[in-house]
Amino acid sequence: MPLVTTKEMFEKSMKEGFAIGAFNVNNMELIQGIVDAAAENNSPVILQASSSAIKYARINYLMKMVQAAVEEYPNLPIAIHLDHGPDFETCKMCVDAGFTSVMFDGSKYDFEENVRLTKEVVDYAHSHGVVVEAELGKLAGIEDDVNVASSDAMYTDPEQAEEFVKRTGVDSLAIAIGTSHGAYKFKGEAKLRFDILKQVKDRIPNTPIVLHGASTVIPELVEMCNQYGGNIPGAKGVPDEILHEASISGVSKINVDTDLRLALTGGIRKVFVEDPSAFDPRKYLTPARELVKQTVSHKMRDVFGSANKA
Ligand code: PGH
Ligand code: CA
Ligand code: ZN
Repeated sequence: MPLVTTKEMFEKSMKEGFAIGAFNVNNMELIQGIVDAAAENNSPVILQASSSAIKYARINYLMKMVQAAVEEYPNLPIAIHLDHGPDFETCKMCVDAGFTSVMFDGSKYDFEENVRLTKEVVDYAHSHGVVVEAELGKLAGIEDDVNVASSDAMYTDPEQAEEFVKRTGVDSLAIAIGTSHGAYKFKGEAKLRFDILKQVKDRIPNTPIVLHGASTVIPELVEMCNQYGGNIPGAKGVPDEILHEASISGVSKINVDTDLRLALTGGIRKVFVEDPSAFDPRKYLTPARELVKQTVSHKMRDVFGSANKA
């Protein structure tokens, strides 16, 4: 099958109570590790790139690598999504380049402006058969160009969520229920506001819900980075049990970037320390790619429940 939008996979996720992983990509090894895991688990998958990831990889390279994945695994539903689109122009560029889904992140604007700008993107994307994710509420943390102080973070208001979806016609909605971008999500105990998720789902039961900032910050990967010369102290993410609960409680899309960065970096660091004479990129990228695959596979199979849902 060609690249798909997220429409059908989200419908299935809402009907059957599982979540689909959306994995951030910016190079070949990440893409291959992710789609190899999806194929092995017979799982639908969303590949996503932020605007800075697109700048890094260059949009043509990115699209052609994604196309290669589609050709390699013709039976797998694969969507390519713009993550945190900052403005109409970036969303339009991605629609025009063949993305099947775009996010417009207007969460930094006030409600009315967010509605107005999201609607513009929705009108353009829908006229080209592309679906749109928007965001309401603010997540703390840093990711690429998005940087929000934790004091500015704001939970999503369920009543506003209903009005927002009605007025924009957006296809899916990212909500803020306590997650944050990056490797430092919680100082104390990890906790999400499942009560807010439930209120949102009660009001907009047919709108797929998206969880950003949802990496586990897998302790083994952090340890691996630190053991082999890294310095990432006190990192903490969303535990698997909480993500599993979210997956069966109405969250349809779970965004993962940090865990992949840790996997790739940990894999590379290990080779560099164990074999200082290594200087063939294939020598350190092969195990790093394998670690990305194992990380994604674990999430699909043991946490999100998307295995065998392709
Ligand atoms: C994310 C990823 N991408 O849009 O929300 O979040 O930093 O938790 O991987 P993490
Ligand atoms: Ca945001
Ligand atoms: Zn995000």
